[in-house]
Amino acid sequence: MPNANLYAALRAAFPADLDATAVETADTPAPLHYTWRDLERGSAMVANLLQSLALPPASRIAVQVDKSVEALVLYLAVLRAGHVFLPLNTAYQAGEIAYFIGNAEPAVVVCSGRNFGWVSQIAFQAGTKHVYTLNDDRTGTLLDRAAQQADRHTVAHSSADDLAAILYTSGTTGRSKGAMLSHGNLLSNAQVLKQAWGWVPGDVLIHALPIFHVHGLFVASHGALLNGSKMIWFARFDPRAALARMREATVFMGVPTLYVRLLAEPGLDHAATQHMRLFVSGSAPLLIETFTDWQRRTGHTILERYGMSETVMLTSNPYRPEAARRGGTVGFPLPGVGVRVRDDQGRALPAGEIGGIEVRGPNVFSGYWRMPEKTKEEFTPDGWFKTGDVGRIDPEGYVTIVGRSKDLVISGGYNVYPAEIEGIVNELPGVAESAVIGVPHPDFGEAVVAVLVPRPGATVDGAAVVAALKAKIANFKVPKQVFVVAELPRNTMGKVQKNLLREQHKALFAA
Ligand code: MLC
Ligand code: AMP
Repeated sequence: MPNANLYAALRAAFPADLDATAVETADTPAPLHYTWRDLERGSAMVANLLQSLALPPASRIAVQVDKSVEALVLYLAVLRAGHVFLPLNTAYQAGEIAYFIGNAEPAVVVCSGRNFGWVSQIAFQAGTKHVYTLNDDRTGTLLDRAAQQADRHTVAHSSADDLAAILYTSGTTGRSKGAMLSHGNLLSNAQVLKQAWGWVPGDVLIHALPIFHVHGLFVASHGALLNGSKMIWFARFDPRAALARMREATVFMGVPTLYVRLLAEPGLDHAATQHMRLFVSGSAPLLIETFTDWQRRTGHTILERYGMSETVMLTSNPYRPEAARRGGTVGFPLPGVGVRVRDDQGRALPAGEIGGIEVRGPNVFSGYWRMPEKTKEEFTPDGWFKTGDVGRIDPEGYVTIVGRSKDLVISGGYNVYPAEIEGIVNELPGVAESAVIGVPHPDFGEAVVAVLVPRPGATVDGAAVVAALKAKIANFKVPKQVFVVAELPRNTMGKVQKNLLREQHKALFAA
C-alpha cells in the first residue's frame, strides 16, 4: 500500500532546490529565511522527539502557541510522526483549554512559555505526560529537546483514513465538538484546490492568517507547500505591511475583515497589486460592497469560496475566465464534492429554491471525536453532512449562502455560538437570563452583542459583565456591547425572538 501520509505528499512537492526559501518572515525584528531543507530537517527532529516518547499511534498533540514558522514545523512533524494535530486558538482562556484537553486527552501539549504555569497544571491533571513550550522567538523546551534529535526521519506509514487533525468547533447546544479530519480528507482537498486555483511555479503566497483554523493552516499553508511555493509569513495581519509585500507576491488569502482593512489603506490601487494573480476570500460572507470596491480599486476580482472545519473547502468561484466570479455567491461545488439543497422534510429542492445545504465528498470528515450520537445527527441516512448553512443553487450551478439554520455569529472570521456565551452570562451574579446576537459590524462583518435581564432586585452593569467575560472566554467571543433590559421579547411559544433584537440593534455599529 502506498503511503497516504499527508506529509509524504507535501514533501514530494518540495522543489528540487532544497536550499531555496520556503518561508520568509515578514514581521520578525529581521527577516528570517527558512529553506525547504529547514522544513524537512526541522520537522524530522521534532518528529524524532515525538517518536522518542513512545506514544501510541494517533496520539493527540494539542498545540496552543503564537504563530511562528516553528509552529508550522511542529504541525508537519505531527503529521509525519503519524500523530494527530490539535490546534487551539491562542485567545482561548483556561476554562476553554481545560475542556479541550479533558475531552481530547492529548499525550503531548505544547504551549507558549508565558502560559506554561496554568496550561501545564490543566494538562497534568488531565493525565497528559508531556508539556513543552514553544515561543514565537524560536525558544522553548520543544526546540531545546528537538535539537538533540537526529535530522533524518522516515515518514510514518498512514492510510488515507487515518486521523491527521482534530479541529474543535462549537456547537449550537452544549460544548465544542472535535471534527476528525483524515490524511485523505486534507490531501484530496489540497490537490483539488491546487488545480482549481491554478497554482503555477513561481507563485508566492502572503500568509497572514492564524494557523489554528482551517483557512490559515490547511487552505493557505497546504496550497503553498503542495506547490513548492514560497510563503511571506506574517505572525499578525498588518494591512500596510501586507500591501507592501504584494509587489513580490502572487496569492493572498483572507477573511473578509482583512479585505475591509486593506481597502482602508490609501495605497491600495492597481499598481500596488499588479504583481498579484489571485485574491481568495472565505470563512465568512464577503459583502458585495467589498467585492465591488476591491474590483474598482485594484482591477482584481476576489475569488470567494466556502468551507468549514468539518469539510475543508466545498465550493469555489471559478478561477479561469470561462465563467465569472460572481459576488455574493460562493461559486460551484469543487470537483468531487457533492452539494445539494433540501427542505426541512429532507426533500430535494429545485434550482433557485432555498433550503439546508448538505454535502459529501472525500474531503468530508468522518465524525466528531467521541461523539457518535452527535455525528449521527449531523449526517443524513444516505451519508450527506448537514452543514447548518442555508442557501440555494441557481440554474447555472452557483451556490449562494443566504443564512444559517445554526444559531451562529461569525465575527472577523471566527465562529461564536450564542448558546455558549448565554450559558456563561447567565451564571454571572444578578443575571436572570440573556440573549446573544450578531449585528452588522463594519470591520468584523458581525459583532457579538448581549441583551440581558437582571434578577428581580439586582443591578447589573454592562461594563462589569464585559470585564467578567474577558477573564473567562476568548476575546473574540466577548460581546462588544451589553444591554440590560427588563425583559426579552418572546413569541407565543415562549421562545426568545432574536430576530426582533437583531432588528432593534442593527444600526449599533453603523459605519
Ligand atoms: C480580535 N478581536 C475580535 C476579533 N479579533 N473581536 C471580534 N472578532 C474578531 N475576529 C478583538 C480583540 O481581542 C480586541 O479586543 C478587539 O477585537 C480589536 O482587536 P484588533 O487588534 O482589531 O484585532 P486583530 O488582532 O487585528 O485581529 C483581527 C483579525 C483576526 C481579523 C486579524 O480576528 C483574525 O485573524 N481573524 C481571522 C480568523 C480566521 O482565520 N478564521 C478562519 C476560520 S476557518 P480588545 O477588547 O482587547 O480591544 C473557517 C473555515 C473556512 O471559518 O471556511 O475558512
Ligand atoms: P468553521 O466552523 O469555523 O469552519 O466555520 C464554517 C462556517 O463558516 C460555515 O458553515 C459557514 O457558515 C461559514 N462560511 C465559510 N465560508 C463562507 C463564505 N464564503 N460565505 C459565507 N459563510 C461562510
